[in-house]
Amino acid sequence: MAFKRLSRRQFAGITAWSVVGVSSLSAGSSQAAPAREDGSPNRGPSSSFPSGFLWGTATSSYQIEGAVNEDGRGPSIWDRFAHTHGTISDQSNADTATDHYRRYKEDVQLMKALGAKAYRFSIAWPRVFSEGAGTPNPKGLDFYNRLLDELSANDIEPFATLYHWDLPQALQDRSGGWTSRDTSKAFADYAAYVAERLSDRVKHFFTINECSRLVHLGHGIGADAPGLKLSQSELNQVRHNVALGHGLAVQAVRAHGRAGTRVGPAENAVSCIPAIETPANIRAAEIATRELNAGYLTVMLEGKYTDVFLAQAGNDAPKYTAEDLRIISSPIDFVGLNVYTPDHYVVAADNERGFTLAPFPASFPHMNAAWLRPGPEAIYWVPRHVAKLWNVKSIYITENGTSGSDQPAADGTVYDVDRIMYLRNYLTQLQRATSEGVPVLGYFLWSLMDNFEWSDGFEQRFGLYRVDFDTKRRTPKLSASFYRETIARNGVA
Ligand code: PNW
Repeated sequence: MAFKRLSRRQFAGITAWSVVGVSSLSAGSSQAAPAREDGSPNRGPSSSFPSGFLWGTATSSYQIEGAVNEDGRGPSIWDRFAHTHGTISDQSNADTATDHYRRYKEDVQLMKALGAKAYRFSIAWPRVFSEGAGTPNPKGLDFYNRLLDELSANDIEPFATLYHWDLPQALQDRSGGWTSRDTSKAFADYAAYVAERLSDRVKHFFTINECSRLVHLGHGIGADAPGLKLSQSELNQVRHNVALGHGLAVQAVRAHGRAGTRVGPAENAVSCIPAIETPANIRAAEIATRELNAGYLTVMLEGKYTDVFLAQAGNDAPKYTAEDLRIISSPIDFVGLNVYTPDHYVVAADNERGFTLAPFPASFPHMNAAWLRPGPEAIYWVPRHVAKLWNVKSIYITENGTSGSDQPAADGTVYDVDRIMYLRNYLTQLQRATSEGVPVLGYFLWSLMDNFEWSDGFEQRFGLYRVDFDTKRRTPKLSASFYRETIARNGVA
């Protein structure tokens, strides 16, 4: 097929893949080891990840699939939002996106060419229930059956996200979407249906991608679908309903999935980094992590809102029952963490909270996206805090990556050395975490290919593969070579 021609030529042109096996150097020597026979530097035992560490890539349905009117799919809040004037910076929408709906076989080959053994994708709720609830649409689910069979034929393990923001528009219209607990319940019914039918092949489900972003950007500042700007009390209720939806979905997957099906959230926890790694600052960063994630990971893992959270919310606190909290904190099998950037550098302080959040100096650098400040240590501290605070035993990095300007050079190649710099530093910090026993089991790079970056339209490219959005042609960037090398040696290349 076309990709095979392309991959050999392109990959070989980009870099000579040095065939380096998984390094299994014997531990115990503290001396620097000599360079290896193939000339690559030998970083010694500390540069590799635990054996069995899972390497993958991640995408989401609305960002890549296109085919929004195909096979009975109903409209989602993102279709409506993107088609509303002034919402998307380049006035685009994801009606065709990367055309993954038709090109999924080619895309599985892109993963295979990287040597990736896992793939995190999301299921479009409006494909499965065009009206959000009621009569299912088997043709919609069939797409995921085809995708799963293709992944399985290529020895790639599927990790499915049940909700990556494409709420059926019918639920928004009928009951106000996440402002109503009817949506939390509809989400559980959809989760049950999917788990029943796909858990023969999907062993890992993520409930909701990034509760915090869908709450704040979607319902607080209106920058994401459904574009609402709610009051503080309404926003707190949305946050609670979303957490409740997570808990109900955990229970639904347990009740309807095959034995051994695993389930957990995929959250972009507010990341709190000790500004200087002293014991006092580390402790302060832990306290900040617990407080600043009170409505999300903290309530999911502790089954209660923190006192500080409730005191701050005052009369605007969400309305809930003790049963809600029990559901929200249903036991999970792992925590998925999307880690892009340090949200806060933390300094211990002798104040009521016990910490100060350092303001970011104007001179702090950022990647192509203005929000994406590189702080590789975030991917060390976030899983470490989560493991320590809540005794979590299994963690996946469900997203990490960066956008770049990604202009092809004269020879046609995208030499995205900024992305490689970013990834190398983050993966070095992730390896620091695993080498210290932080239980991170796998890593999903965002993203397999350029895609529709929400309100940034097609202006922010996050892919290892460049997508020409006119022809939909996929071309590996230099970072695809970097990632393939890293996977092959199970260590940072
Ligand atoms: C994630 N931040 O969003 C989403 O899960 C993806 O769908 C998205 O494409 C990707 O990251 C890249 O943006 C985030 O401001 C967006 O910290 C913004 C932030 C974090 C995550």
